[in-house]
Amino acid sequence: MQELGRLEDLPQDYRDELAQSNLVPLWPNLRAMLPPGQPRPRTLATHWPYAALRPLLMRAGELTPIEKAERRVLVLANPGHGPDSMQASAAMYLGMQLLLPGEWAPAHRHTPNAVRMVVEGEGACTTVDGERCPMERGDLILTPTGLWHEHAHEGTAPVVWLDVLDLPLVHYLEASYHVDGPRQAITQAAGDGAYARGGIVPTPVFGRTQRAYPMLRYPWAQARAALQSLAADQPALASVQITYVNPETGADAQNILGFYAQMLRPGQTLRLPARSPAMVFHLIEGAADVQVQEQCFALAEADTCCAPGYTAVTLANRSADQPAFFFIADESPLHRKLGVFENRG
Ligand code: GTQ
Repeated sequence: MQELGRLEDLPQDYRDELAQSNLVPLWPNLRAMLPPGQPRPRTLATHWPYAALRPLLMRAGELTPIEKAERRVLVLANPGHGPDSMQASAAMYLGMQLLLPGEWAPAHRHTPNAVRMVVEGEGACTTVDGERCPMERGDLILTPTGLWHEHAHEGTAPVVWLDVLDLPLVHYLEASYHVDGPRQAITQAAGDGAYARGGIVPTPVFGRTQRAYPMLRYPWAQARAALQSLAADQPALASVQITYVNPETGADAQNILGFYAQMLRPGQTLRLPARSPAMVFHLIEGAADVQVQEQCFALAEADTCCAPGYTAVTLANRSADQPAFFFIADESPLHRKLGVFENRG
């Protein structure tokens, strides 16, 4: 490959004149912008063990009252994006959020899309667009772009959940902002019952809902049961995986990030192909290894890790007699819409 001219090869007066005219030569930067063969991601494979994170999050509960935080969150910062990075990958933000008994995280809405994956505790509830969404371990709750949301906690022990947002992308697009609002009136009790049975959607007077996000809460009990049925019905199926979709359209549940649950049978090892989007793995249940390039993370329950795009990932269940269950988030919907999605096998 041709060696290209460097910035230092150019006379200083020319460089100064370019800078004064808001101009930059392409050739010294061409290889960095368009590297040969495949991208050079800043995203590093990173593991956030819950055992290390949890005490620091509980300490935040002592140090900072909810009124001073609005959202009491520790961000899972990918070191490849700098020490203070607000991102796990190019498009994904991860935060571990703590709500203590009696606390209320006030209503707001914003342009980035968010989901919550409930990690521990009982008695919290997120209200989204007037719909009450109880939070139980493993539940996935959507707060899509523009919808009002607030979190309340009427239980007796701390509640923790993992926030996954497309904030880095929306912020990069200079399209990120929020609006505060008053406490929402609850107009609908948990709405997930209407879509609880596969292939069946409500049709009041033969009509279909006009809601862009008809299903906001995906109970873990349902997702887990679906994975177990799939594994039992198809014993030869290697990848026991489900996708969280919009039940009216079958499309991904949100526009930018994709959400999945993966079951590993007892003792199973599964290689996932190298695809262009970065991925996040959160272990809901069991004990499993996640191998990314030369690194191997031994995940315990509630641990989270991420892998850059264009990288094969191998998942291995460490238990010989119990299944393992992962929640996975990735950037596939975004890559497919932009036409840059690749599967390199
Ligand atoms: O709970 O609404 O982790 O607005 C970051 C921004 C959570 C939330 C985050 C948010 C929220």
